[in-house]
Amino acid sequence: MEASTTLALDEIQGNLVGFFKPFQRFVFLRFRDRVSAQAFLRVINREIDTCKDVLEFREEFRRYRDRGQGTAPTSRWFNLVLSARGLDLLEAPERELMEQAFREGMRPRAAVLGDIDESDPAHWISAFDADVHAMAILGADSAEDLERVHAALRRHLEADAHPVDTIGQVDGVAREGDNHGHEHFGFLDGISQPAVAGLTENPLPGQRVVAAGEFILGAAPQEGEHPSPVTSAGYGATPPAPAPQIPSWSANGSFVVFRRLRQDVGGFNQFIAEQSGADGLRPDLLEAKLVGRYKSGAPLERTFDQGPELDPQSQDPASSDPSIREPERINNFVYEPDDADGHLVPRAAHIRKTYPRNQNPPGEADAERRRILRRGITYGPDFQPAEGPYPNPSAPPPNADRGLVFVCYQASIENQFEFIQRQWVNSDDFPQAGDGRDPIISQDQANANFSIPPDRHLALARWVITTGGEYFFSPSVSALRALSDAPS
Ligand code: N7H
Repeated sequence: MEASTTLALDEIQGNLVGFFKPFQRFVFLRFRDRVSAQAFLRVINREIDTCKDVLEFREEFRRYRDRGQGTAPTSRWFNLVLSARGLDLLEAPERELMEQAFREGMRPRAAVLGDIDESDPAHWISAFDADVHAMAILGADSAEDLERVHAALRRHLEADAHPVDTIGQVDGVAREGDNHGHEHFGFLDGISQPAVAGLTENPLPGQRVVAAGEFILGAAPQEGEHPSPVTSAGYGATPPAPAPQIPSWSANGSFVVFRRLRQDVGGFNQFIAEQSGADGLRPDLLEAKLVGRYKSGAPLERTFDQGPELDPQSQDPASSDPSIREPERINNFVYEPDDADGHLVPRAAHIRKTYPRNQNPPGEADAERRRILRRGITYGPDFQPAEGPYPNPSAPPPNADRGLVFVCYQASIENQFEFIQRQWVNSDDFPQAGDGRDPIISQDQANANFSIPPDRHLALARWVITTGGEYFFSPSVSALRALSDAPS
């Protein structure tokens, strides 16, 4: 198939550019048979909101903000994505061409992803007990509006002509007040995303533009080599794999990773309190060393602006210099050459593991081909200090189940999400031998090492527990139509 250079924004489902709504619901569906599934898809197709819809709404919102008066416009969003089992039931043509990770689904990939012990699928929430065929993604500005979107969906699900079963749901809700934009450990999230060629109009300082083909099937991919597979001989030791074949109907689609990640906030706080005392680092500096940013979002790398040596007693620079959170500085940094040794941002810190920028290995070209579009949202109530660490992370008290609904879009789950998780996050030796694991999301990490140069080596605990997940495909609007019309 010819790679396309202009994007069909009215074809691509809208959450790829991000609903970014404070109320979101993920509804897991099971079809009964092919005929009723096709009938359901035929009617639901009219409800799909596309990238064009979302971008037009953003423009309207911008005009409202510039006017500085009137009532804020609101919107309600709906998308539908399908799992491999859903595509099997629909008998989607050429689906055997889709990559293996997607075809298997997330549960059988547990060993590959490190979902063991408390994160083992045996402990996942019941929505994932049976095969999920589809996931509806709902977004709204208020809880009431979200219910309205769900009521509209329910009418279609319950229609006699095409009943579809709901087997579970996960509700995402953004935190409020001073916690607005912050995830449950307390860090500002959603700062760094790739700009997408043809989609992002004005990239921010430090934001790299990545070809749309890295996220949208059938669009032109990033120029240059395909990512080199990592072997025991290291990076680039074997020739790159050829570009994969894809089903013709999958153009303008994207693969979606969904993971419900529980966060043991009390356990995290306890670790910081104990370890910072033992290491003589201020607690906020230790937190920043684990993530690569302070809780305010201030990037540890930009503390270099204040001099090459970081005082172990230095505070979050945002408290004395708020401009570090301005667009010119907050994401405008690289790791080499000034911080090649990780004396500011440890090489295993969360944001450095998951996007190494210009660090070598892997080198800029490879780093840009592993990017993902993160579209997640927090879930669950705020942590109350009296709660303390989870006594049992597999079964926390019902009012203490909180975390991140991690959602990301990419052109290849194997080359992007899974690669990041397997080869970088879960590796003790990426980028250099002994750097240790990503302290936030490495899953199989009882007593795993995390190195803070020059000479601190911390034994990590696990604070993020996988409690459910699946791989999905977000078909274009016309692909959904084609799937609903295809004869047996
Ligand atoms: Fe992460 N956290 O609060 O510590 N993440 N993440 N993540 N994450 C980022 O730059 C967090 C998770 C990425 O471009 C920030 O937007 C938590 C998974 C990537 O420099 C913070 C969880 C994966 C980036 C967190 C979690 C990633 C990133 C800084 C789970 C993929 C961008 C804010 C509960 C495998 C890096 C920002 C860049 C940033 C946190 C999950 C990947 C604060 C708590 C599963 C690519």
